[in-house]
Amino acid sequence: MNFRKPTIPLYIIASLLFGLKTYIVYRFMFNVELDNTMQEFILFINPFVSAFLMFALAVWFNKPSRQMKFIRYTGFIATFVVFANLVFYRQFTDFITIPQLFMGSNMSDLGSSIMTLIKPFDVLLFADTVIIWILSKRKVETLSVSYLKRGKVFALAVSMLLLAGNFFLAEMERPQLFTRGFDREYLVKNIGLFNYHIYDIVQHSKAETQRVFADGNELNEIEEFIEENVKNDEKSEMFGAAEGKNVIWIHAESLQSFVINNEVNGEEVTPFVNSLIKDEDTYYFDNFYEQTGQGNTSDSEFLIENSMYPLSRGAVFFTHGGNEYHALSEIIGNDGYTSAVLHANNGSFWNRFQMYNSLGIDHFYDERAYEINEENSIGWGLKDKPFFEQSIKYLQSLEEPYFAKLITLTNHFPFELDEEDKSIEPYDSNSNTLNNYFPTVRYMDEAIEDFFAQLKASGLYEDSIIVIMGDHIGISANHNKAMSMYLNKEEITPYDQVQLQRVPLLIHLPGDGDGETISNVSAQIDIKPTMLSLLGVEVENDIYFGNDLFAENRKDYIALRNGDFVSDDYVSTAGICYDRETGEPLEENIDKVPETTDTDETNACSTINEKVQMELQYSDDLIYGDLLRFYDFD
Ligand code: GP9
Ligand code: MN
Repeated sequence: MNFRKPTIPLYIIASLLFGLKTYIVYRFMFNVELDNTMQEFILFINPFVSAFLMFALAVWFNKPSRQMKFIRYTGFIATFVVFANLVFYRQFTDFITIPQLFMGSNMSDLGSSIMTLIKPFDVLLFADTVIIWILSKRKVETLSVSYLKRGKVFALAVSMLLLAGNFFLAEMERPQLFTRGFDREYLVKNIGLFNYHIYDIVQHSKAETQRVFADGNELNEIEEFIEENVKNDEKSEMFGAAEGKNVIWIHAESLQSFVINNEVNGEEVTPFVNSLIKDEDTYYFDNFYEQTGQGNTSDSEFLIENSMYPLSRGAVFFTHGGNEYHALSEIIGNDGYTSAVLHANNGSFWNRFQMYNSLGIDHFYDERAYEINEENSIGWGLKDKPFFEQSIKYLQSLEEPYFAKLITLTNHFPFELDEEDKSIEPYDSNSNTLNNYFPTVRYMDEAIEDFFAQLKASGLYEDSIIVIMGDHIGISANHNKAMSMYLNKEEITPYDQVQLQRVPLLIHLPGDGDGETISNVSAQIDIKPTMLSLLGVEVENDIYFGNDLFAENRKDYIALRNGDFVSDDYVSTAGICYDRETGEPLEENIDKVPETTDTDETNACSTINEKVQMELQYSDDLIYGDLLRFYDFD
C-alpha cells in the first residue's frame, strides 16, 4: 500500500493553470464579442475542458519522469500555439487556419510586421508554463500518478464527458455551428482554440482529399452540359451599355421582394426603391430569385462573382476559400477595373479575407475602416446611414473605373432599430421578427436614398451605374402564420414559399432612359454574365451557369440551392410541380410518375428537374474538386 500524502497531481494543476491562462487570453487579449451570459459561460468553461483533455493524457505514461515530460512539453507547445494565434490575431483579427499556414501571402504580410505585433507583456503568457516546468522537474514523485487501467480509462472518460458537455452547450447556443462554420471566432469562443484547430484540420483534410483525387477529366462533361444548356453566344442589346463606368453595387441585407411596392399600416415600406423602379433609368427585375444556402450573405456574394452555386452544406466561403476561381472581380480586373468591398463588419466573418483574395478583389474596407461607436451602431454594428456616409470617401479614393460592393447591415435579423430611426410603425402580428422587419427595411430604404443624394453631390453618380440587390430572404418559413396574415392569404403554400424567395434587383443606368420592369424568371446566378455584358467585357472561355439578364435566348429555368426550381411555366418544390401562373399543383409528382403515364406537362417538368439536378451536381463537383484549376481560361 502506498500512503503518500494526497496531493493534487500535476496534470490537474496544469489543466487548471493552463485553463485559467487561456481564459484570460480569450477574454482580454483576443477581442471576442460576447452577447449573452451563456456565451460568457461557454467561454469560461471551454479552456478548462480543452486543457484537461490534453493534460489528462499524461496518466497513460507509467513512468513518472515520462509523465512529467509529457506535461511539460504539452504545456509549452500549447502555449506556443496560443501565442502564435495571438500574434496572428493582432494582424488579421482572425485565427490561424491550416491552409493559411501554408499559404505564403498572409504569412509574409505577417513576417514584416511581426516585431510590432509582439508585446513585452506577452512573456506572461508563459508564466504557467514555467511553473509547470519547474514543478515537473522538482516534484516528479509527489505530483505524478500511477493509476490502474481503470483509473486511466476513467480520466479519459471524464475528458470525453466534459468535451461532450461543451459541444452540447455550443450547439445549443449556435445551432449548426459545425456544419456552417460561420466564423472562426464563433468556433473558438464556443469550443476553444485547440478544438477549433482540430476541427480545422479535419475540414481541411476532407477538402484536400477530394481535391487531391480530382483530375480535370470531368471538365469536358461539364463544359458540354454548359454548351448545350446554358451558353448563349448572342450578345444582348445592352452589351457595353455601361462600358468604362464605375459599378456601385448595393448588397441589400435581407431585402425581399414582398415589401416592394407594398404597404404596412397604410404606409409605403420602400418609397425610395419604389420611386427608383419607376425611374426611366432603372431596369427592375421582379421575378429575380435568391439562391443561397447556409452561407447567407457570403453565398450571395459567391453567386454574383462566379455564376456557380454555393454548396448545400456549409458556407463555400468557409469550406473552399482557397480554391481557384475565375470571378467577376478578377476578370474585370484584367480589363482595368479596381474592385472593392465595403462592409462595416468584422472582416474575418464568413472567411472573407481569404475568399476575397481568391476572387481577385483588390480592396476590402471592413469595420476597421469605419468610425463605429455606441451612438451610430445597432444590432450587428454600424447603422446603414453612417455606413454609406463614411463610404463616400473610400469610393472617391478608388482608382477608376471600379466595381465597389457595399454590404448593408442594419436590416439583419433580429431587425433591431433605435426609436429615433423608426419612420414607420412595426406590423402587428404574432411574429416580432416580421413586425420589426418593416421599420428596418424602411430605414435601409432611407439610407439608400441619402446615399444616392451623396453620390450626386460628390459627382460620383454621373460616371457610375448603381445596382441594388437583395442578398437573401430575411423572413423564414417559421413566420408563415404572420406572413400569411400580412399577405392576406389563408396560408403560405409550398408554392408561395418559393415565390417568397424573390429578392429585388434594380440596375440603374444614369442617362439610359429606356428602363423598364423585366419579368423573366431570373436569379443571382445570372449576375456575372450580365455585368460582364453591361461592361462590354467579352470572355471566350469560362465556366458558369447563368445568362445575361438582357439576352433574348435565356435558359428557361433557375435552380434554387435546395433543388427546387422555377421555370417559365412551372414552380417545382419538394418534388411537386405547380403551374407558375396559377400556383395550382400539376396532377402528378415529378419524381414518381413513370414516363408512359405522364401527362405532357409533368413530362416537361421532370425534364427540367433532371437538368436542374445535373447543374447543381456539376457546380458542386467543380467546387469540391477545385476543378477550375485545370481549366484553361485564356
Ligand atoms: C455578415 C453580414 C450578415 O458580415 O454579411 O451576415 P448574414 O447572416 O446575412 O450572412
Ligand atoms: Mn445577409
